Amino acid sequence: MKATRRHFLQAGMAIAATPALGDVGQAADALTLWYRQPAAQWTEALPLGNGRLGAMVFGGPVEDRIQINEATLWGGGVHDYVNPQAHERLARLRALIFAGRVAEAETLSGEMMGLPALLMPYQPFCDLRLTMEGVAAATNYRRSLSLDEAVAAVTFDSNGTQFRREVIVSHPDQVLAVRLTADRGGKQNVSIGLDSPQPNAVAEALGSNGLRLTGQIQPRDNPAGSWSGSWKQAGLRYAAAVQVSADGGSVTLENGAIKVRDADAVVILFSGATSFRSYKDIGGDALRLALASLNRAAEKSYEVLRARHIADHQEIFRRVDLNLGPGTGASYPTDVRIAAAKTSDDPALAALYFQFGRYLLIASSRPGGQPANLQGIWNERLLPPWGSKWTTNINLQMNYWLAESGGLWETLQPLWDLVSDLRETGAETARVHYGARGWVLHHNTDLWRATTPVDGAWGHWPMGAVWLGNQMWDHYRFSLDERFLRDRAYPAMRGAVEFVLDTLVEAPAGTPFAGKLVTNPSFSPENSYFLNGQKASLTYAASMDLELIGELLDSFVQASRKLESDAQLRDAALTAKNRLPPLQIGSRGQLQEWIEDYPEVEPEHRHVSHLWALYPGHGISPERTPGLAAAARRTLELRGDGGTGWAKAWKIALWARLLDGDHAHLMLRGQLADSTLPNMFDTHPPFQIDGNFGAAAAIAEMLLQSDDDVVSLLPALPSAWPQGRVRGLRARGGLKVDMEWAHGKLVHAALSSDVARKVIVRNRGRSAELSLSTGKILRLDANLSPAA
Ligand code: FUC
Repeated sequence: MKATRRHFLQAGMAIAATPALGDVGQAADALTLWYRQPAAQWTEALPLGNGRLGAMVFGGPVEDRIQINEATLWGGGVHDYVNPQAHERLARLRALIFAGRVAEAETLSGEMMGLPALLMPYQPFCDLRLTMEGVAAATNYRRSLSLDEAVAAVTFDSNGTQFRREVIVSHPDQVLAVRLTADRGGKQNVSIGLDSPQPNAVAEALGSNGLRLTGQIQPRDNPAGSWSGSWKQAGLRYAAAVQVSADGGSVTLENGAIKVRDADAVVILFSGATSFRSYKDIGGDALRLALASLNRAAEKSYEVLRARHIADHQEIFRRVDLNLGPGTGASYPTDVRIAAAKTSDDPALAALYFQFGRYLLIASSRPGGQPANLQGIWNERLLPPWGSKWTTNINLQMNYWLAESGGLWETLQPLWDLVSDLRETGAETARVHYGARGWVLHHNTDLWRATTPVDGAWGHWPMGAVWLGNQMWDHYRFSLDERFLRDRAYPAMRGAVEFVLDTLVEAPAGTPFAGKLVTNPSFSPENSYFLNGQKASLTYAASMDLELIGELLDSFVQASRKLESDAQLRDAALTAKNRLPPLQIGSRGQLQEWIEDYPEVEPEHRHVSHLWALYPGHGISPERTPGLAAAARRTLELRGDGGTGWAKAWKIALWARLLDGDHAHLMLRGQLADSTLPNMFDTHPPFQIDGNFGAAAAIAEMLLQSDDDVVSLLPALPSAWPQGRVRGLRARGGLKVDMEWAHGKLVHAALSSDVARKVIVRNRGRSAELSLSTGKILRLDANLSPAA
């Protein structure tokens, strides 16, 4: 770390030394995004968040904008999307699909959509504006985001004074706080305002040193193609409150803005809330909630708020430490490094990207809140891309892959809470649309917990609950958390199994798998195929369905045995499992995307749904199913290395599971060079956060893979990362893993487990069966032998 930057970074050593590997500390610089200019656009601003409040800091020295979100501020209102006319059309829909009359089926599917057939968009909240008076041309400008402290800072010199501005969004104190300081007294002259892009928001004075902004979501007609529905009634109420205090000088209210004059230092506290209580109740008192957290926070000094915020963040963030070897290095601004990624490899940038993913998940998903949506919690637009909702045919699930290996289990809580809600609305949709037990989820949901098909024929994909059921089982496999299994995972899995058993149908005579159990309607997100020269989306038994259902039935059988419950349903699950058609290998040696070897409409389509079983599923692996793994590899080759940000992220993980670290790394370079914005947000394009989370999870997958009994160390280590170390990665079976490697080879590792157990450890063809006792660290040498 260069001494010149030391004063920006009060953290000192970011990472505590690990007992297993000696000092693997990284300088705090390696965990900082920094820039030499303010953000000119939103995708250059720096994100902060506490899972509920999100902030994007632009950092202009004279005029600063802090764009703010609240995770429960959405369009629309309490709403039930079920379509009572869907079920009576189901038999006909199935018959048309089996008969190959897919165009007619897709027209009919239009009559079976949710009401309405478009979901509601996530909304921007408000903007805190700072105007510095008497600040002329700024020099020595620097804007930064410390991932280790979750503090955004701006420093610059003006007229011989060095100014510093920092911003935090605190989880423990539920406020955003801005602190303005300078190296000389009496220099803070600043005007502070609050406004909102919401049409009827009203800003008013709050006491003698504050502002409040209140309003209610107004009815709106949204254009077709915005992937956002329209609504006719006013919706959620919202309220923001600001309080300003200054050391020295004066604070007054003038023309709707707060004026600070000649102060030594300033603290601005912001809090905000909506009237959201649950997807069924929006009768909360937003203003009372906003004022309550503002007043509680105002009792603490900024130093105390800051210290509590950093301690809270670091308790989670510091669980994992990653070093992938030297890169271009932190001596260059982050945007320069991202631009340079097109031409040169920067392993330290990959490590920063991994930690940025972890940072973003902590900032956008905390217990009691909403799960991270397509943009986490950051959105400045009334009509954000795809409504900034939760897309559940890959994107929402991808958001949480990193939570497992990255040791961020509390961030999963909002996802499990969402599932609890969706089990309620999804049971209604299962009953009304399919005449089925259990619960169903189609390809999107919103704050109102839609579970019906929406958007178009491709929305007729009833597999969302099945995927989430698998993801919950996987969390159990990582955590071995018996209570989670019993209370949360198992009921969700059971409901998904019931839905599956009630909706699988026998493939009729004349189809290739007549007599087998298949899904219908079915869709392979989000590719289409040619059937007799016609473009078609809907189908029966898409490969992804068979993979999702096969694994869910298997894990349900295991879970129900373990919990000694539902013996009958278990038998039915076993019987159904054995009647599913097998996965097929197609004429090009590829894993078939559909039950028949149809030509794809887009051979290089961004989705790789049929590779689900390779990752994040477990049904395909080079070791256990070499034939299918080879076919999956061929599929990846045929699909190519392009795609949206999230598509690349998924493919990195898939190449890692194929144990091809160099190909995974090649694609990671593509992610950094072509799908990463200056503020390190993933771009679809446009900005979509799933790629951040997915690619970070994929980096972990390159370094560590696991199933219930086997853990593979450095299974897909690319030659570009010959040396490195990692501390605190999580593996299935309650394992925590530290590793250090050099010259491309493991030097040593340390494993610990939350429960006493046996584990098979693998590395480069070596394999060792080892016993772990609770709370003890097992150190291994390069040969996987216990080390002294
Ligand atoms: C799915 C993807 C798109 C995008 C959207 C939010 O429809 O196919 O690429 O990610 O979700």
